[in-house]
Amino acid sequence: MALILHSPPNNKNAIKSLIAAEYAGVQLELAPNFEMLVSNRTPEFLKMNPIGKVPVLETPDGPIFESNAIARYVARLKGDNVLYLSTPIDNARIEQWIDFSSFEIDNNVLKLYLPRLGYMPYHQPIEEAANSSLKKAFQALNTHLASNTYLVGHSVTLADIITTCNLYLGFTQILVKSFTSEFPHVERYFWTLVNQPNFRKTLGQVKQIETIPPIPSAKKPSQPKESKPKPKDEPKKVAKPEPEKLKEAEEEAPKPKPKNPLDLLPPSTMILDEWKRLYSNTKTNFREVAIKGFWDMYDPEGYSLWFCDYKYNDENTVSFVTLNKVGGFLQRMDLARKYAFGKMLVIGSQAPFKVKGLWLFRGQEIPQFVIDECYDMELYEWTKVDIYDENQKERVNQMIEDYEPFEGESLLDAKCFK
Ligand SMILES: N[C@@H](CCC(=O)N[C@@H](CS)C(=O)NCC(=O)O)C(=O)O
Repeated sequence: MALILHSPPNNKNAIKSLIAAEYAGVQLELAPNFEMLVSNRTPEFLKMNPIGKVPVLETPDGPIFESNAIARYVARLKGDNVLYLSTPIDNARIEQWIDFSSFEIDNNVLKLYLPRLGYMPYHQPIEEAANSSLKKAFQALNTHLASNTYLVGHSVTLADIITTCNLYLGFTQILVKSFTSEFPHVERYFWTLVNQPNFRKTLGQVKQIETIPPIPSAKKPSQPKESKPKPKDEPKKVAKPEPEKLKEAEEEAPKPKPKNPLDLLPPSTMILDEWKRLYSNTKTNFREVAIKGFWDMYDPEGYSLWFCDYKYNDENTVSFVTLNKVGGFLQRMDLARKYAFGKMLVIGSQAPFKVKGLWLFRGQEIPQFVIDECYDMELYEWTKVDIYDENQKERVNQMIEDYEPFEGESLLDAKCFK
């Protein structure tokens, strides 16, 4: 039977245990029709958590409050501890990062976020102090993640779930690109984690906030009435300091999805799926069959080819971290599957490894929606292939073919996006 989690959906603390439950194979359900500041003010709720905060988990042995404690309980419930590791030191490090992200990240994100929403008084010096503490924490995390894919060990642990949920509030509500771009490893980590299937089931597609919410005093002149306290008989409307309230409002009126501009291009003689099939099905004589077939099909008006070159190759010091980075990129390119084909090579027999790739895109430019949605794009230098230059054409062939040695070096791996 499923355990019941009392919380509105998308609450930044409740998502910790919902994601942990996906990994641990525990059945967890949100209490139906939960209403913030109504459901958590009832005598039944206050018996479970006397300070009336969410989330609360109802278990056969009684309720648990505090989201980290709930997530730990869920992670350990089945006894196989998939979200923990086997040694005391590794498990201590898992707890270390859980505490670090709760005190150093979540705490400071809340100090930046709540005053701007008007749920705490706004004081500039407090904001500045929180901002500088948060930067210090991000810097520490960034340095750790430069040579680690996950916080502890080589797989997702509870530390990654709780840290990512804490980052989630930041990335979606207050930390714009100009803040996070100083910490490329934190960005890579965050986007990789939120795109894991077990995270996506709970979070859906995550988008970074584009503008910082204005400070309340700046809102006042243009919206004097809204800054007044709401009447007492409307508790639900004042009640939600939560991002989910904003999301609910956005979701109420779904707009028709605009057509992808690439679908409006003049038809092409090249059928991308035919090329992908030829690539996948050619097992021998690759040059004569697949490469020749590619150029026979290639439509230079309907498609363009691009080389990409990772800008930070000197940071690729650990082979599996480099491979995971490229794997994450290909996962995030999922949104372009209808319009793209790609090959990514991880080059070299020892660190630092070079990452280079070849992409085929519908149209003459790199599609704007890919640039907007896939954060990895800016980590690469992009150069359009001149197919009339024989050297460039040969480089394309070698990349499609996983030719070795590539530019004089062996390949650590070659990944295909198709
Ligand atoms: N440390 C607690 C924080 C819980 C918390 O602050 N919950 C907020 C929503 S995120 C809440 O219930 N606010 C409503 C209230 O204070 O009545 C946890 O991690 O569970």
